[in-house]
Amino acid sequence: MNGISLAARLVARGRVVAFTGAGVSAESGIPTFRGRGGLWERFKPEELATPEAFARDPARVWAWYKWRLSLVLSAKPNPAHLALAELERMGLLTAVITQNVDGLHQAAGSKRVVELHGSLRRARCTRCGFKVRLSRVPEEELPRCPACRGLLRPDVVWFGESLPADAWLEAVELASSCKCMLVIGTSCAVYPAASLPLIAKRGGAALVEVSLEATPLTAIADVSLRGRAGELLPLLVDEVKRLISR
Ligand code: BJW
Ligand code: ZN
Repeated sequence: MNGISLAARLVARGRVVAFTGAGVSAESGIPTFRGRGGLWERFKPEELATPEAFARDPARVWAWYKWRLSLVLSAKPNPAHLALAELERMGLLTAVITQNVDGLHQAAGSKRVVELHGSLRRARCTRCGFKVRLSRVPEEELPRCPACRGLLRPDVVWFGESLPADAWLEAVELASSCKCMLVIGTSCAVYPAASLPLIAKRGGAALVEVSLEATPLTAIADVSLRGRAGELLPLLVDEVKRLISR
């Protein structure tokens, strides 16, 4: 039996949770972080994605986030996002837990989306905590809080920062109680997010990995589908439909 058929059998049993990373949005034109063409080839994480970098040079950090927000605001969900939304509508997928900050799962129609690393589409006041929705790229070099004029920052999780507690607790609960976790387009390199598939496995779930290349998870995955998520996930959904219509 090929990988898609095996994966489809696991998905057709229901109680599936998807855990996604940058690779799921690559085909929407959003760059990944690691690997060929990834953001970390051209930019240093410690100069852009840490609270220390923001304290040192907020204008530089904002310039980078404004560029990324402009990409996200003009991006469209791809067939991988749409396939996950369809699995949710079919009643087989409980939720998407995502490390992505682009909002493309919601744009594709996914209803239950747990964002572990925040959102590029929001800023947060460094003084009063007020959150601002960014439906366009801010014009100011240093965007200010409408409530208190404090300095705004992107509402994302930088290295060394804790994940939002409510999102993390919900993700752990979902991982512990699912029957199958689809791990899609993530290098599984960043913790604590990368521990979710391990939590799922420990709880007895099957792991299905969908990625262009092997990751630290490959060794313990029950099925590894190698290729583009935007091509493989629609094939998986078709195969699941075939199985449940029999
Ligand atoms: C495709 C594809 C296609 C491509 N189809 N597939 C243990 C040891 C050492 C350090 C640590 C440790 N535990 C924790 C840490 C520290 C750190 C960490 O994990 N570091 C590691 C790098 C080692 N973690 C943290 O700091 C976290 N916080 C924390 O631990 O808090 C507790 C604490 C508090 C105080 C002190 C110490 C600890 C926070 C992590 C925040 C991560 N933030 C970022 C940036 C978000 C904002 C922004 O977007 O700018 O999140 S980093 C970046 O990596 C981003 C991503 O969400 C995250 C994961 O990346 P992802 O999604 O996996 O993408 P890639 O690019 O890595 O992989 C893409 C994959 O897709 C590849 O495999 C491709 O092959 C594949 N692919 N095209 C299918 N078409
Ligand atoms: Zn404020």
